[in-house]
Amino acid sequence: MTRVHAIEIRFVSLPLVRPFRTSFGTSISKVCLLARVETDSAVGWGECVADVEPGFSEEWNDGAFLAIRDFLAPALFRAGDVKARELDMVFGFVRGNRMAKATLIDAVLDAELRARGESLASFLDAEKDRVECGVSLGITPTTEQLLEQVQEHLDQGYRRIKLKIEPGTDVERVEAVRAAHPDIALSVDANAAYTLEDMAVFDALDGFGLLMIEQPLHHEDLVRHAELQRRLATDLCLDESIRSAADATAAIEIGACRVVNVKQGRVGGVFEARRVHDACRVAGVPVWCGGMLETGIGRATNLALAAMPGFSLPGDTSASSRYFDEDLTEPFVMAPDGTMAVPAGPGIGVDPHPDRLRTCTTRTELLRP
Ligand code: NPG
Repeated sequence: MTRVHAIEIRFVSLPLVRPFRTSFGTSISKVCLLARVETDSAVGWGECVADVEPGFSEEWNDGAFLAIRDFLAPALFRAGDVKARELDMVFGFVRGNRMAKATLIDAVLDAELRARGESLASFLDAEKDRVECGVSLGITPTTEQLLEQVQEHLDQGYRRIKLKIEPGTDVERVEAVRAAHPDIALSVDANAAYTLEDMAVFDALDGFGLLMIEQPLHHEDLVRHAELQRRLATDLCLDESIRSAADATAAIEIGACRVVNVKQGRVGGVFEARRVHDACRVAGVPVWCGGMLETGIGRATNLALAAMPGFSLPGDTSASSRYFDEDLTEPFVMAPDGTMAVPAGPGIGVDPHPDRLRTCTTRTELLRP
């Protein structure tokens, strides 16, 4: 049992090595909240995957902070002695707000595991001690720049390249990359930027032997994803549309996708992420671990998840250097063979460097019962 007696929320800001552009916006820095929970026996860390603006989902940093301060933290304090696995119920009176919930659930679980000396990977029954890494490349100003970035990351050993696309910057980009690299594992991610009116784009993409087309249509439209999946040979993968194991089951049942991107923050923490994994595994649907430009704290969590048996495709679990000159934790380094070690220490297995954390913190809020 764990009693949480203090929660420190830190807003942190870390410059990205290069701007990251998607169909819903451009990031030049990683700005997020971290939760540090203190229990009687340990300290635990959780990273919130929300962003400055509610572009990827309904959640954003300031909103997540208020959800934590005004509803989730008071409920956690009121609950007294609890286990991390009970927090889904403790927080059940709050609809949605999954990224905010995940921040606390993951932090409490981290503290619980540290107190008993167990790694998150072992807790999740992970089977691998290294995972295969892919990389997600943002939309670049020119095709030449994209080709350079693709080459750079292939040279580093990445085992799958994902290209962000949006209407107008799609077929010709993918065609150029495919022409330069006929045999690589290549996928595209539209972040819900298309409609079925764009069938000509999808028909063209269908000819490039892509590993998958990720989240092509509106995140609330499983039915049209199913229609699109019926019309394409290429597997569709859903990201934004999958907020829970129930969503994953529904999407699979109606044929809306054949692959699922698991992001623990998007679904409300590692317990629900495990349920998504399990639901997909039973259905024979491969999953992979998505990324949200996490610092070392969130990256450590992702690596443990990605080591579970159903994660059979390379994830967006890239090296720290792909995002940051200096991470908050020891950097995660990818071996030249395109794999990365899963942290084996207690809990998530990493801690922020105190000096680095201080330098990156823009605001600190202490929450107590
Ligand atoms: O490697 O962490 C990473 C980034 C992977 O493309 C990536 N993430 O839509 O999946 C996405 C996208 C993203 C980034 C979404 C930041 C939201 C915020």
